[in-house]
Amino acid sequence: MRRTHRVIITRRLPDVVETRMRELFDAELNMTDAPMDEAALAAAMQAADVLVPTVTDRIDAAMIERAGPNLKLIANFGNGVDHIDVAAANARGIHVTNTPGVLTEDTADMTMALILAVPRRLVAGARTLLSGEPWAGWSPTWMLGRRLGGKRLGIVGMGRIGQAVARRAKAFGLAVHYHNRRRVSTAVEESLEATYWESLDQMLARMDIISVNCPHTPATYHLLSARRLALLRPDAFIVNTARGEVIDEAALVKLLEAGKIAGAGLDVFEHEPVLNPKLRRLANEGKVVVLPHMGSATVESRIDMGDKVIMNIRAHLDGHQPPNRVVPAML
Ligand code: 8YV
Repeated sequence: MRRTHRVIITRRLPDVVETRMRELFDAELNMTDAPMDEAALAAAMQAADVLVPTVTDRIDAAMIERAGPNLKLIANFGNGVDHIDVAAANARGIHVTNTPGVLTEDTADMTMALILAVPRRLVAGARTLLSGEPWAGWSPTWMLGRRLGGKRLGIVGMGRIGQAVARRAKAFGLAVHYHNRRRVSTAVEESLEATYWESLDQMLARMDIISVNCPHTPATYHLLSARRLALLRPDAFIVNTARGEVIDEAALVKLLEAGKIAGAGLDVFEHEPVLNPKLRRLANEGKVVVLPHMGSATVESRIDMGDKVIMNIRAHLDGHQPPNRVVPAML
């Protein structure tokens, strides 16, 4: 059967997703999985009816300018669309979709893993056994971390992922606090026993652990600025599984180096894929736990994300509004 709609996928996706795409569309796969450089991405934008990019593709206004006449949908494989200029795309009649909902629980699990790993010194402890030096054995005062139970967790961004983190945190005996653009419903607040702070500054100054769970948008760029980070208590920990750009990373490094906050757990970085060498050093010293953007990295999540992409493309090609359309007002 001849498939007429040219769908270009910029990275390797799970086999089952790629196979289904080949069954449904004239799908062009990236067998090498190498991220596309600017020229390759521009060529894909020229040739495609539908582009399926990921977080590693920068689709700014200049790139949108280079889109061919047939490109009418950018069906992002991923939730965050901060790498796509949605307004510029819409102005050219190109719709943008994402994959919300299917990576919520996995990302919340990874957030909880960091909330555990940093105060309980999980990586630092493991490293002592892997260093090659013999282990001197158990000691009552060695490898002491901080207890989670009874501490206060301040969640920045109480959307799907923030709420999923709150559910987990509650089970670990953490008191849930949050800051969000809009206060969540009374029912949600009550079920999470969550305390709302309209002032982010006020919340930051009072928490034991901060978790960043808001999207990166123009409004949240460096939301945790140098000024705000300085409000954190010296014994506070900060965890980020959202986007590096939400935190002023250089300011965070300075605070960590000066011992003005206790530690950080970072799954995302401001200049991915480059890891700030100072963060690497802090991680080697055990003050920071770093992960390579693994929040949604489960087989199940990635297959579900692929299904969402396919549903968005199908709806669009059938002339319907795709279920997960993103418009600038949502950002
Ligand atoms: C994805 C993510 O792996 O969905 C998101 O926003 O940050 C990640 O979990 C990535 O964006 C895929 O493009």
